[in-house]
Amino acid sequence: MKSGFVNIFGKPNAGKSTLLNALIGEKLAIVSPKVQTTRHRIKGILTGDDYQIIFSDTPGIIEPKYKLHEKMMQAVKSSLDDADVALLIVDIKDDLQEANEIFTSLKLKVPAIVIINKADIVKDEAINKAKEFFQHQHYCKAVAVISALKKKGIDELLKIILALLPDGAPFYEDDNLSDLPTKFFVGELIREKIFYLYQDEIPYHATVLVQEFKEKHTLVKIAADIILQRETQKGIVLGEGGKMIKELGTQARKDIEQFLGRKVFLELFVKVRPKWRDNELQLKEYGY
Ligand SMILES: Nc1nc2c(ncn2[C@@H]2O[C@H](COP(=O)(O)OP(=O)(O)OP(=O)(O)O)[C@@H](O)[C@H]2O)c(=O)[nH]1
Ligand SMILES: [Mg+2]
Repeated sequence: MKSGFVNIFGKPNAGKSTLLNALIGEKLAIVSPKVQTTRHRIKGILTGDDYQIIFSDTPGIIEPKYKLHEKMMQAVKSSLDDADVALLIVDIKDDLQEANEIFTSLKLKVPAIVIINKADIVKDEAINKAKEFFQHQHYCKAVAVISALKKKGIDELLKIILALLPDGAPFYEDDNLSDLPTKFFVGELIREKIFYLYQDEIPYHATVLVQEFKEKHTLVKIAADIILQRETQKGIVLGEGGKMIKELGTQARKDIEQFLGRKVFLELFVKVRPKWRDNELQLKEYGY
C-alpha cells in the first residue's frame, strides 16, 4: 500500500483547482477565469486498490497585501510543510522564468513534478521548449504535460505520482472525498458565481458565510450572507430591482443542488463589513 500528501502549487490562474477536480473526478474546488479564486487549502482524496493520495489545492502564490492574503499564503505554507510530493503547475502561456523563480523560492525538500498545463492552447514547439527548460531545474524530478480542462494527460500524471508516493497505510476511509464540511463547499459555490457575475474589485472584496443549512423533508434550506467591504458595492451586487442577486442565487442554487443531489431553497443576504480583509476576528469568523 502506498499513501501520501501530494500538494499543488503555482501562480494564480495556472489551473490548480481545475487539476484537483480532474484528478478526483468531482468538482471540489471552484474555478474561475480570474486570478486569486482559491483562498483555502482544499483536500481531495483519491483512493485506489493499493494507494491513497491526498491531494491539496492551494491558493496561487502572491505577495500578500492584506491579512486575507497572509492567511492564503499560510495555507500554501502548511501544504509545503506536509507534502510528500509537490506538483508545480505552470500555465504554458505564463513567463516560464518567473514560474521557475517561484518554484525555486519554495525550497522544496520533496520530489517535485513540474506540470505544464493548458497544452490545448499552444503548439508542440512551445511545449517542447517548456519541457526542456524545466527538465534541467534541480527541483524537478519529472515533467508532465497536461490539459486540466480537457482532462488530457491525467492518467500519465497519476503514474508518475504513484512512482514517487511513499509506502504507507491510508489516512482516510476509502469513501471520503474531502475533509471539509458540506457547508464549506456550499459557500464556495456561491463565491464562485460572484467571480463570474461581477467585475473589478467586487469578487476580491466579497466573501460568503453560510449561516443556515437545514435538511428538511423535501429540500435543503440554506441561508448565506454575502459580505462586502463598501456600502456602494451593495447596490452593484443587488443590481437594478435586485436583478443581479437573483441571477446569482439561481446560478448558485443549481450548482449546489447538483453538488448535494437534493433540491435546495437558497436565501442570500448582503452585508457590509468595512475592511474585513484586514480584520483578524472577522477573517476567523468567515473561515480564514
Ligand atoms: N485552455 C485551458 N484552460 C484551462 C486549463 N486549466 C485551467 N484552465 C482555465 O484557467 C482558468 C483558471 O483555472 P483555475 O483552476 O481556477 O486556476 P487556479 O490555479 O486554481 O487559480 P487560483 O485559484 O486563482 O490560484 C479557468 O478559466 C480555467 O478554466 C487548461 O488545461 N486549458
Ligand atoms: Mg484555484
